[in-house]
Formats: sequence, C-alpha cells, structure tokens
Amino acid sequence: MIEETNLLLSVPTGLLQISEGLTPSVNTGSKGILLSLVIPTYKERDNIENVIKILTQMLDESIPGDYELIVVDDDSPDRTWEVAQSLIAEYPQLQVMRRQQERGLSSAVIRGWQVARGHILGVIDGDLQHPPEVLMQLLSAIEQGADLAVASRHVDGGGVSSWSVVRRFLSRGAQVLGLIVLPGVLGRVSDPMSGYFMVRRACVAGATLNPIGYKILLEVIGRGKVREIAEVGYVFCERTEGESKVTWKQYVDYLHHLLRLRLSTGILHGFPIGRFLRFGLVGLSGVFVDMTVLYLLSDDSTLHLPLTRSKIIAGEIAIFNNFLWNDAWTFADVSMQQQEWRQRLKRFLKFNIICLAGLVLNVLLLNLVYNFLISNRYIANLIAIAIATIWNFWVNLKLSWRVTEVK
Ligand SMILES: Nc1nc2c(ncn2[C@@H]2O[C@H](COP(=O)(O)OP(=O)(O)O)[C@@H](O)[C@H]2O)c(=O)[nH]1
Ligand SMILES: [Mg+2]
Repeated sequence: MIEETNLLLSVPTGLLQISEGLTPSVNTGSKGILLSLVIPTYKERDNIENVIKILTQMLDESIPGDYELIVVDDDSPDRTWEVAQSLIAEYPQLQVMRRQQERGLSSAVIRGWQVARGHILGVIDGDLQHPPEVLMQLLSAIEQGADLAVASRHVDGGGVSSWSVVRRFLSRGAQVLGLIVLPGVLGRVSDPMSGYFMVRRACVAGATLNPIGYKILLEVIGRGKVREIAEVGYVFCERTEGESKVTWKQYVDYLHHLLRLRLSTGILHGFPIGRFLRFGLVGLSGVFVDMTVLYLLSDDSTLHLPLTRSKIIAGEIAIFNNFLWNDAWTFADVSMQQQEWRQRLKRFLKFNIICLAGLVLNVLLLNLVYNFLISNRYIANLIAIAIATIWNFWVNLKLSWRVTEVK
C-alpha cells in the first residue's frame, strides 16, 4: 500500500521554464538544497531500483540530506513509475513524477527541474549506462566554479564500450552536422550529445526551453547563460536490462532541434563579436608594425637589406606583436587562467602556426577570387583578408585560447 507521504509529484504545465528562486516546493514544503538529480525513465522497470540504490549510497556518503532524486517517468507501460514510487519509503530523498499528457526525454528532464529545489540541476539516465562514480566529479567541477559540468565520451578517460560501427558513425555524424549548423553551441563541448551533466540553476533560470528532441544539453548551452564549462571523461556502459529507445525518429527530431535553435538564436549567436573586433584591431596594429619594420630594414635610406629577408623578419615581428596584444587584451580572460610560462609559449607557437597557415590561405584566396570572381586585385585582396581574418580568429579561439579548458 502506498502511504500518503509517497504521493507522486504533480506535473507542471505551461512553458518549459525554470524559476530563478528556490520557492518552497508545493509537494514537500521545504526549502532549497544543493543538488537535484533528474532521472528520466521510460520502460526502465528492471533498472530503476538499482539506479536509486547506487545513487543514494553515493550521495548519502558525500552530501547527506542535501540532494534529491527525481524520477520523471512517461507513464511507462511497464509501470516504472509505480516501482519507483514503491521505493520512496526506503529512499526518502526520492520523488517520482508520472507524466501522462506529455512525452519525450527533453521535456521530461525540464519538467523534473521545474519542481526541483536544488541550486544545481543534474540529469542522469535511468539505465546505468552513465557510471554513477562520475557524478561526484561533475559536482566538484561545479563547486570549483564551472557553470556546467558535462560527462564526456570524448575527453581523456572517456569512450563508448561496444557501440556498433553504425551507431558510432551516426553519433559522430550528428555532431559534425551540428558543428556546421550551430558552431557556437556544439563547438563549446567535446560531447554535445551527452545526456549526463549538471548545471547551475542560475544559468538556465528564466530561459524558455524547447521540448523537442533527445538532446537537452543543446538547449542548456544554446539558451542558457553558461560561461565556464568543465568536462569529465566517462565510458558509456552497456545496458544490462531493458532496451534503448533511440530510433530513427530521434535523428529526425535532432535535425529539427538544430534548425530551431539556429533560427531562434540568430545567426551571430555564440559568435564572440566583441572578441572578434578586438582581434581585428590587433590585426590592424600588426599591419603598422609590419610596415614600419619593413621600412626600417629594407629602405634605401635605412638598412637596405634584401626585401624577402626583411619581409620575413617584419612579418614575424608583427605576429609577435599581435600575439602579445591578443594574449593580454583580446583573450585576457582565458590567458589569465593559464599564466604559466609553458602555457604561454604553447599558445604563441600555435598562434604562429595558425597565422602562417592563414597567410597561405590568404594567398590562395586572393588568387581564387581574383581569377574567378572579381578582376580588381584590391577588392579581391580585401575579400581574401576578411576571410583569412575570420579563419585566423576562429581557429585561434578554438585552439590557442580555448574558452573551455578541459579539466
Ligand atoms: N521520461 C522519459 N524518459 C525517456 C524517454 N526516452 C528515453 N528515456 C530515458 O532516457 C534515458 C536514455 O534513453 P536510452 O533509450 O537509454 O538512450 P541511449 O542510452 O542513448 O540508447 C533512459 O533512462 C530512458 O529510460 C522519454 O520519452 N521519456
Ligand atoms: Mg541508455
């Protein structure tokens, strides 16, 4: 028999929006806690008890009383919600929501967060494919300052146990496609398809999230206010009970989701426009440095060195000039976190290589544009410079001054 205290959570309706404040929960009447972990389930009858048991053991050891587990079940025909509900007596941190009107993984997670009381909101699959041990690493990454901590299959210590070649290919293909459509979102993490992460409530509160699709992380990064991201490697385990709900529909939903995010967040969303302008100004200063050094070295009235030699020296000094300014100004926030001498040198070498590649690109583009598009060499050169600058900027942003330093 189910006691009165073991009632199901009522399902929020209306917009998929998470509140800023930790208003006392209608169901429990108590105030805020550290962590709310949502476990979305659909036909996980044979897994749910184990999941709850393992998570409770771990969390009771590290943050006793300061967490809650929220199972959000979509009215599974195998009555997962009922099994979960029967566990509440034994696991007082557990709450269960049974949704009968809505379906879908993303909206399940959001509905769970809507009733959550935690300052940190998390999600973990209910099938034990997400190793619970990683949970504490995610939590400590947030406690150390990250806004979002993502369990990733694509950083050190990460992987998939035994996925078929087809599924690996589809997963990576989806990621590459997403990178093209939404670089500002998918480019920020190594595993944007991860369904195992934690985020500070403050970063997603107020945003209206979208229910489409399987990939709630994309919504969080795309619509939330997430600055620092930490990643923790994990191996996606084999399922031992139940089966995956991923079908072709999820891939179609994913495309739909990408396009919706793209359209609703605007073409420049995620593009660091201020940084790009600073980068452009620094580039301009480099032109003056280059010109001045070239004059000092090669002019008849000065040192009168051969032109090529002078230009190589002038170019390299300009690159050095640009690096110093970019490191101290354009990307100051990033370099401040990586001040070691070795790290600076590494950035400089990367910057140097990328700029040289940019020069090659510049020459190629100039030829292409001039020969095939516009027969005015100065306009052609401007176009080539513009494209090479964007390339230089973007690659340096991603490689030399990584905004998301992988922890
Ligand atoms: N509430 C809810 N949970 C879902 C739904 N689809 C999948 N899940 C749960 O989401 C988690 C991941 O789903 P799964 O099918 O294992 O995906 P896979 O691990 O990528 O193969 C599991 O805990 C599922 O039970 C859904 O439509 N609603
Ligand atoms: Mg799974």
